[in-house]
Amino acid sequence: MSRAVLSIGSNIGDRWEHLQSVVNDLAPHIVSLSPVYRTPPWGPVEQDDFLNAIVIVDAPRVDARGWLARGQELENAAERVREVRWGPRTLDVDVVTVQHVVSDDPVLTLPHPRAHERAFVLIPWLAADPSASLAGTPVAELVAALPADEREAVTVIEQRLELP
Ligand code: A4P
Ligand code: MG
Repeated sequence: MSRAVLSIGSNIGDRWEHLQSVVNDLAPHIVSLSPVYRTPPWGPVEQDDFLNAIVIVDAPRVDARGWLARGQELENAAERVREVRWGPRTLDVDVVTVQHVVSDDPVLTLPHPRAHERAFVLIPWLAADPSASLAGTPVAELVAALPADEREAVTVIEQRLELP
């Protein structure tokens, strides 16, 4: 069994369809799917708001590298062009955690080194799994520790992604 938490985000083009494409592809493995949130861009690059969500997946024969590769295939299918680090993108799939895996390999660092400080990851994650924890700390605590303005800037969208 390999259970993984994936963060998906888009801020170019049909942002909703880019997120839906991930759900369509991973549907057989999805254990839980968060609502979609509108989120202000995190980081130094000035750019449009993102749509973000968390997808929790489980598959017996997919390991951590397999989830990274699957995410990159989906990014390529969305015709993502890598130009600026932390810059705008049609689709970003980050591996937040894989159960029982810790790694400092730059190709796949687990847990994701910036997840604990990102409202756009933590808030959807808590919605998808209220009992989640990150490196031993409940995600609920990490959310509570976020600056109030960052927490409040992440707003839920009523419409849900469709599980086919
Ligand atoms: N990599 C290492 N560990 C991981 C991991 N756990 N998950 C490597 C995914 N990739 C991992 O990623 C660069 C390299 O990171 C990959 O080759 C992979 O082997 P990339 O996707 O090519 O480039 P990037 O996404 O621009 O860089 P990075 O550092 O991954 O940026 P982030 O952390 O993904 O940040 N604001 C909002 N509101 N919402 C967002 O979704 N996303 C970003 C991107 C910035 N601001 C955002 C959002
Ligand atoms: Mg990335």
